[in-house]
Amino acid sequence: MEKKYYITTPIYYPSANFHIGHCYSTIIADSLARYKRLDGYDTYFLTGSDEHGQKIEKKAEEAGVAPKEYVDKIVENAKDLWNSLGITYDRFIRTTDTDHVEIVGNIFKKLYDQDDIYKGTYKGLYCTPCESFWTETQAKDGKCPDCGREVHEVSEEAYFLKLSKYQKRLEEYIETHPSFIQPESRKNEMLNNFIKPGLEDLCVSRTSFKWGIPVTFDPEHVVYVWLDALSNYITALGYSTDKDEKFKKFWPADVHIVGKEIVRFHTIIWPIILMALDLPLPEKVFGHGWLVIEGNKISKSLGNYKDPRDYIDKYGVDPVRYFVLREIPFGNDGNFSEEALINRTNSDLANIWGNLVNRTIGMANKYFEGQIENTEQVEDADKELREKLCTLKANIDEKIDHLQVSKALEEIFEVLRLSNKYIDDTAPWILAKDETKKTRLQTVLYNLLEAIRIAAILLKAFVPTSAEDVLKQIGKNQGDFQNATYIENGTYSVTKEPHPLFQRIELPNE
Ligand code: ME8
Repeated sequence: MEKKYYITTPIYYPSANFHIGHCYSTIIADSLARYKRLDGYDTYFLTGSDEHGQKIEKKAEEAGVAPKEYVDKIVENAKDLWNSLGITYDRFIRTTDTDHVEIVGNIFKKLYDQDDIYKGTYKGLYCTPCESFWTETQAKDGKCPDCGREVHEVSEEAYFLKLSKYQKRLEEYIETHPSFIQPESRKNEMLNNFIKPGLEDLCVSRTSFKWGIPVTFDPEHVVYVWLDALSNYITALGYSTDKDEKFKKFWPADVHIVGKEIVRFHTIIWPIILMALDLPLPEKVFGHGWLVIEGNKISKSLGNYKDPRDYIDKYGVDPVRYFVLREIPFGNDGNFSEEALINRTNSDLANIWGNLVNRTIGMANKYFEGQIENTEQVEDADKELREKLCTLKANIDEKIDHLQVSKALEEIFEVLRLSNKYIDDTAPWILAKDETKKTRLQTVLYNLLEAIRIAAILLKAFVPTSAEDVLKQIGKNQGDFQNATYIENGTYSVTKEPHPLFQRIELPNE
């Protein structure tokens, strides 16, 4: 059977102020997509922008331009940022794309025709920045439970989606599919705090503003942004059109990567829409933690915001990618500061990885003019490293399937650290002094090059530019995943002109 992998990021609200925290969902999804692609999966990686809603309409009005003009400009900014981060998406969907608009219109009509959507009157509270409806009990003291800002009362004729009808089915589904919501703690939160207490039908249309997808049969109404936005995961694949090959091939998604604050939408509203459409549910929804600064989310208003491109220009793209991937452990928050970024780059990338590559290539040139082959003078000292190299790929596969990217990187760097220790233990400079130890010295250098090669192949998914650079320097351009294991009888011809992978960065106050 052909192996397929469909992964999505949230589609972002168009913002001129993307910060490094925003990049996390997309960098992690990119790394997972790259990993599966390199591993032979037919992969589809979707990202995009969530452009409708009252919030955008207001911002455009303030800027004195039409909403579409407003978002067009900002979307270019997002694409430029993803470009600088090396994001390899297959499609950047915009909710203003004509195919998306048309399909969402059809989805709404279908749900109405089959009586899963009905017309009523909405009276309640609304948080415009989050585009979220809340009940009196949820919005204590008139504040949005998500962002803490003021909610306001709205009362309007509206369409409703019958969440209540699907509540039991959803509950059962979540309970019988333990890996559907990751991490586990979020699953319990959804079940106990939201689903079990009872789901109220959801208001899925608005009449108080215009910037949205019109309800085809009642154009005074626009479709609620979350119904519009969530549908992107299937509209992007041509669901319900005569060009639905991608939909047939890739749906259901293997994983939706989302920040922890939007797990609720992805594990309650989205599955119910899919159930109503009689479609299979995604395999997994992964709610990741945030990058925070001293416990606070990064934001312009808190004054801790900087354009991620500033860090990329200053330190390079791979240190930025590595930092966010390594620093946010599975499902938890990670701390961001420029100092932490510098420390990570120095300790892991420059000291562990860069040094290993540099020392090894240097010795291969010094002792064997860059030509190394395995003489198979195996000694006890080689055992641990060789064993680790044989199992590393399977180990990382497992971490990736469980979305433990930080852990995967930790394990790869553990092998690199072990390789540095192997140099100290085997002391090649001492072997080099004794003519009778030359064959053993070859084996030692061969083992080191194997460690460097295998680690670099796997690291291509996370820090692609540096990993490819390493493979080039050791003369192994084909970094195929099938070769990510210890090979007994290979040969190496390393570069005569090595260059450092990463410069050690001085801390500003050093
Ligand atoms: O929620 N650390 O869009 P968005 C980590 N349009 N992740 C962060 C973060 C931080 N400091 N700040 C933001 C939306 N994010 C909707 C999605 S999907 C059908 C619709 C993440 O632009 C956040 O958790 O507000 C979310 O996953 C993503 O950035 C986009 O957020």
